[in-house]
Amino acid sequence: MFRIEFMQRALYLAERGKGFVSPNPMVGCVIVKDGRIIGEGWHKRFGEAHAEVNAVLDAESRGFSLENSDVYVSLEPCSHFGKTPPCAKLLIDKKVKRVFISCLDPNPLVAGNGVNMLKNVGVEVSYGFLEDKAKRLNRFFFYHIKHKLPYVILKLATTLDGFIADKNGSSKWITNENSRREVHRIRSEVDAVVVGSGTVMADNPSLTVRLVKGRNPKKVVVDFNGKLEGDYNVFDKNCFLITLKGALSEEKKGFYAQKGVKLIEIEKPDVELMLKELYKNNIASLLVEGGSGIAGMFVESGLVNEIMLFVAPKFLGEGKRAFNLSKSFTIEDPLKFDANDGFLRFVLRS
Ligand code: AOF
Ligand code: ZN
Repeated sequence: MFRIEFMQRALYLAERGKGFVSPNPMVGCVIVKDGRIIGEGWHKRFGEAHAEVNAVLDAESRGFSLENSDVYVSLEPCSHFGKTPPCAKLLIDKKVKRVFISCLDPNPLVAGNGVNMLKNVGVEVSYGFLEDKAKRLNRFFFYHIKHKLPYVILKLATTLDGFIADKNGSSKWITNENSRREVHRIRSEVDAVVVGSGTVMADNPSLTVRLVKGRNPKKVVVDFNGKLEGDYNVFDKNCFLITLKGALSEEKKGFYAQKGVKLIEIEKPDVELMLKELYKNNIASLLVEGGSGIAGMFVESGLVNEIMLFVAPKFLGEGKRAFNLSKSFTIEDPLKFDANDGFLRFVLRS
């Protein structure tokens, strides 16, 4: 009999891989025999064992045989030889009886083949359990596999009158500690954080994770015209600098090379071009943190999947607005936010 709590457990385990498995999905697996769990596992790190392999090892190390067991897995077992052999074959070899899957794997290398492999040899397979939850958990993966572009989250912290900084440009501490912690949590989950050269000059941010436990993301600085001069906190071997072709002097290129900064030179200031280049560099999810020029460009490109909007119950009367768009629109024909398989989040915080 299928029991939902085992699938919940598989999803809970999957989430432990958050921040470490990209561009792979987070996957959790629970093996059940006679109504109790005999083994558990999750995909821990990119390039390492898949969830099923770890769950099988766990069960066997405790002396259990998998014969006639039920397997609960949050994603369809793979059918391809990737960095590891196919998980579907492993489960077949171990003679499991039934496999319960939350959602099918959208990766064209798998996409239903895992289910077919299992069914062809008589393993009972069913899927679709807690599917919405599994898809939301792996929304970066579902999006990048389909679109071959990173999933983009735009973060904004504004006052009630819609400003991101006061008229002097000061933006520090618009929102409270809880909001900043939430931002650090997202930083620890995405592959990279993006800022424009204006934000680097104004705030000299380090873009690291400090307020929560978690690993640091890579950093992306957009400086199309090579305006930045000298050193800033973001510049190290985890940083990409995006400029237009020909924008940097040889001297500046030498400086960035010596800092370990990776240069990405593009033909024109275009968000899709940048995203394609970042995707080639294994960036499958991005947090765009500002400023208003970058935020405007990104929403105009239609390639933002999620907006995290923090609104502080404060007013400034005058200041820097959240988005700089290249033109104005009318109420009859506005620029609309289309989440494009993503989400709109709205957080009101003081
Ligand atoms: C599973 N269990 O735990 C994961 C799966 O490069 P590889 O060999 O690691 O394969 C990566 C692909 O395998 C990934 O794109 C996705 O389709 C699937 N991930 N499958 O059966 C797992 N992480
Ligand atoms: Zn696998």
